[in-house]
Amino acid sequence: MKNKKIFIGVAAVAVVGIIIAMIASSGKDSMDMSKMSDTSDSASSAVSTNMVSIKNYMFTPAVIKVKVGTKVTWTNTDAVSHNIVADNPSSDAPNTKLFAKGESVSFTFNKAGTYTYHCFPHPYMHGTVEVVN
Ligand SMILES: [Cu+2]
Repeated sequence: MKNKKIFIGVAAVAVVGIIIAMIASSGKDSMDMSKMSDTSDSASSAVSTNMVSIKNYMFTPAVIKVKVGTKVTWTNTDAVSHNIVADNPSSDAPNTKLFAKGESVSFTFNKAGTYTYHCFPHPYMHGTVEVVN
């Protein structure tokens, strides 16, 4: 009788322990996965191109990579006008006029760096140009 009570107690502790271990390991797995996807995003999401299209209030590709001296062209396919405005204004970064559907603007990046930009009327539109030597 006493042994049976002890056995149930031990079994209950073991079950709780297993559940805690499962929760802990699943949490660790999901953390590792998010860490892995973050790493692959920053490593591989930049597209080597100098052409960006704007469609449905999005820059596509959103992250591009070019060499110093490259002229980047943005083409608007939306019905509304957009522009290209650097998040950190400088003479090395774009700040274009608004351009309408079917129109394009260009900017030549002459200095290496990572240039994040947005659209002035739609600040939720984000893009990045990585300029490398
Ligand atoms: Cu816009």
